[in-house]
Amino acid sequence: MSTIESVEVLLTNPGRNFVTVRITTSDGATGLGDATLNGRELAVASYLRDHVAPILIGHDPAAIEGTWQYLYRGAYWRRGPVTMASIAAVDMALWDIKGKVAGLPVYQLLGGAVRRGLLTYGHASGAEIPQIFDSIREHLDEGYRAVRVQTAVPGLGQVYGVSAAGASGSGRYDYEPARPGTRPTEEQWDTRAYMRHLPTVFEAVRGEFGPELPLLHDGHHRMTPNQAGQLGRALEPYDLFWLEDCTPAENQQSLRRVRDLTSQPLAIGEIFNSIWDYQTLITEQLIDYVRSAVTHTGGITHLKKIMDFASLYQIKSGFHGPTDISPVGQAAALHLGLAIHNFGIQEYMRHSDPTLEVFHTSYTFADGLLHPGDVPGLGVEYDDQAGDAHGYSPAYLPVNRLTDGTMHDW
Ligand code: KDG
Ligand code: MG
Repeated sequence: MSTIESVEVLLTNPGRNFVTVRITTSDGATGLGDATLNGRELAVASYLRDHVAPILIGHDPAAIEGTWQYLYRGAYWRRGPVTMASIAAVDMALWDIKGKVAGLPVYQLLGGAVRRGLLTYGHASGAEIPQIFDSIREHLDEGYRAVRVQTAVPGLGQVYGVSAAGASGSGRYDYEPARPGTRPTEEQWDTRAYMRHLPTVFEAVRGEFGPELPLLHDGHHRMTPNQAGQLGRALEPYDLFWLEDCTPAENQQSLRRVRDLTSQPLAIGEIFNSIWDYQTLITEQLIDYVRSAVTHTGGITHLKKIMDFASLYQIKSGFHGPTDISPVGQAAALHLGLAIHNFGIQEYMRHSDPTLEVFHTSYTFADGLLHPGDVPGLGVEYDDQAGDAHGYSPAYLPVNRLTDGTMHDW
């Protein structure tokens, strides 16, 4: 029987940090998994190196569900982003190995393709309306058929979702919130100013681009349920595809209030890490889209369970796909998204060229649709030489304060 012979943890920073697991079997098969937890990378690396790698040696690489349960139940301390990102990386690597051994892309092992490709949205933003229009046009020119729109807020400086380039109106919009340095940078926030401004932006965007283009927006956990309901109602005339993370959703019940106030489609879950975080949201149909990443939700095995549960309630996927999900995590999301019936949309920001020199991908983006490709396994290879050329370097997500200095949700 083939056994797990080594579990390596690879850290690289080709412009941003990534944590990757590589599992090698006694037969010489290798599999990759993404364990990147933005701003807390070393905690996951240690969890994997010090507590997971030693206890996996000698295990059967084919036993994916059994290994998942071994790491989840065996830890005693369940859930949490560090644990679940670590389990996710091992899970992805084992699916990668299973695909390579079988000579099949992972989506085939999950039941096969349900569609030709995955509808994808990109990130448009700008400080002023003309820059937002330019950014949207740029995405449409690249082939995107759906666009997320983020805007600066008059009177506030750098806010979530608006790149420095986008804000000044120069250069390709490419938002990367994690900033190099040993402390988080600070941003400023005023929810009332944001709520006044945002509907004016969507009115302008709908006026310019017409009724058909799917438009998305991320509230990034900043509103109360009442505020979220009010904003949702104000945006209803502009027919959003979704309003994302309208409240800090640790309190799942608070979404009942939002639902009472607005029919706006809601997407939540990029900071969740298990099916339990969704229990009330799913059974009470308080959301429309599951935002989790494979990377932060225990891997393909666990996110597939969440999606099967969600399918009973007509809730679809909208997997998290910013650049802090590595190409390995992104590939895993594409294989899963292609194989589940209740796929909704996939977030996609192209990784930088230096990142793609470390991670050689085989997924494709054409006519607004992503496809994971047909290479056996996940279809991503890790280039050690390119990876070793960039060591880990501290970087943090920003923190967010109200104008009087009070800490707020970022
Ligand atoms: O690491 C945090 C980012 O991935 C997150 O802020 C991006 O909200 C995000 C999104 O919707 O892509
Ligand atoms: Mg988000």
